[in-house]
Amino acid sequence: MSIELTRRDEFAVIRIDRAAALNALNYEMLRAIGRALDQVESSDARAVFFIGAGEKAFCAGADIGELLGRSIPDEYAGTRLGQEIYSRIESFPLPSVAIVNGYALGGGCELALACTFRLGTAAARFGLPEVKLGLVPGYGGTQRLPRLVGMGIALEMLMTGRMVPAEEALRIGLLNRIVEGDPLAAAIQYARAFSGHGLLALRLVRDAALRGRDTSLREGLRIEADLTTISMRSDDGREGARAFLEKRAAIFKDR
Ligand code: DAK
Repeated sequence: MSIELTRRDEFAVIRIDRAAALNALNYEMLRAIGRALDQVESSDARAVFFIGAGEKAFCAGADIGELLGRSIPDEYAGTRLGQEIYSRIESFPLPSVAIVNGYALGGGCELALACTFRLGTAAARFGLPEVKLGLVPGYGGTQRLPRLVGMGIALEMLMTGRMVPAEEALRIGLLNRIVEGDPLAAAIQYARAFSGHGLLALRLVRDAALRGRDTSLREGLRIEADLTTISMRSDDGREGARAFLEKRAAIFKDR
């Protein structure tokens, strides 16, 4: 099995399990990630983690062997498949955390970019080396990387294809945190900082930030007003205010 879905406490864990090829993703694995997301969506998980099998890689990118000998319509369909899966992760009902335990290259780096948060071990290495293959990143890298780290650094990474080590990734905002010890245990501890909040508020606040990022301040403020209003009218919004006034812990129902 090359995509494995398991559960650790209240969290779903999607493991890319193809260590012999540094967890390179072929199209069937992309589709399997989609199926795993279907299962996670209908579960009671509070967040979804992505991690790579083995000690060496999170994911070394698209399976290079699969990129040859395909027709243009097939290439286009392949790119759209990856983009759609990654966009689904970005706007998924649950927060997502990439646990980058080694190389995150090409499509692997793009997977991490689509997640809400990125944690890295000291071995984490990020890169978009497609240009070295005469290619353009096809799963969102040219779009999400500049939005995350700024255009200057993104263009440097995109046009040199160089790998960015963990400390630098932390400094430029590509990593949220460098973790030590068991990366999954560290991710659980990290995610507990938000996993007790209502999923509706988490989703709305993330969507306000992400949708606002792609528009003007004026339009972004309108999006914020819409989503704030939804949160205020939600059961969780009412419960949060009531619990505060009654000096007790809120009991959220994610709606
Ligand atoms: N695909 C397939 N196999 C890979 C792979 C990959 N991306 N990366 C590594 N492997 C395989 C190696 O071939 C090797 O297999 P065996 O020879 O043992 O059978 C095994 O994993 C171990 O790799 P190495 O022997 O190379 O290990 P090293 O420690 O020496 O080097 C490395 C590690 C990460 C520096 C090196 O493996 C490497 O440079 N890998 C390639 C990284 C890369 O270029 N990734 C970006 C892939 S391009 C599009 C769709 C998508 C995209 C573009 C267009 N369309 C549909 C139009 C995006 C493309 C990409 O992601």
